[in-house]
Amino acid sequence: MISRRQLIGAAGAGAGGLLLGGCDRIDALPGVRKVLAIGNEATRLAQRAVTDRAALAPEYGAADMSPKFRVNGNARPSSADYARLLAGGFADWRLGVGGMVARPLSLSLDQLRRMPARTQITRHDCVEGWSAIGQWTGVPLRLLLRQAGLSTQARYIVFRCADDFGGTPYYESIDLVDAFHPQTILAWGMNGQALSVGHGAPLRLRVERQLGYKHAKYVMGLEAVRSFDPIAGGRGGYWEDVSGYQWYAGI
Ligand SMILES: Nc1nc2c(c(=O)[nH]1)N[C@H]1C(S)=C(S)[C@@H](COP(=O)(O)O)O[C@H]1N2
Ligand SMILES: [Mo]
Repeated sequence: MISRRQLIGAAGAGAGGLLLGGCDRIDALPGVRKVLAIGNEATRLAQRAVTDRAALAPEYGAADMSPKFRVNGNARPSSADYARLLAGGFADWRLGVGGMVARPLSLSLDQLRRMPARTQITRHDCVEGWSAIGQWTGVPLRLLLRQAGLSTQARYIVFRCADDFGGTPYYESIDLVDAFHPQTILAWGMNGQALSVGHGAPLRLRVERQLGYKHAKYVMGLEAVRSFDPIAGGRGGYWEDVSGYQWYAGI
């Protein structure tokens, strides 16, 4: 969330930028150039804080797709429940949409596939230092939130996953700026095929303005919350809780 102070700070920096913009010759003076550069950088960062989160992540063409897209983190949830759902082709799987919504939902994979879909070719950046370009197809998260009647009191969306590390479930959360971003989808397809088990079948989050660990695989349910403090370790995600990864991993 953008605070009032950040907004006011940004407006001030913006005005400063405008004033300086009218005095080009000032940077002919010795030592002034560097100060101006710092001012410009501050303006750029402030502008970015206010406006940039709505910007789209770059999208690529089919020719740019990586021949191999690594499977990372868990490659298959180990629970008996997941094994049963997988064996049944996910016919019995349901996505739960709950928490601070007027109309909790329970949606089958077929229902999700029949909703309007978005397809995007984007670059996945993992914090461990690898990237891959892939094509993702799925339902924009905002459509589900609208259908469920998201409460005006809700501030975050939490994603519950089917997998765990040593008994600790994987989960993630994002704020509403990312939840309503046009490229934020719950993907059921990858590279023109049904999502594979390795990449998060039957459904995984794509939140294209953030690093890889935010893209929850094996999503079983999502929950609208006011705060993620009471959930698990309280930091909003598995890696945030156990390894101190940043909750906001914007790229
Ligand atoms: N449920 C779940 N989601 C997850 C992970 C995981 O282990 N479990 N790993 C994360 C990390 S660190 C990355 S880089 C991506 C990897 O996605 P991929 O296997 O499709 O490449 O998934 C993210 N989402
Ligand atoms: Mo990652």
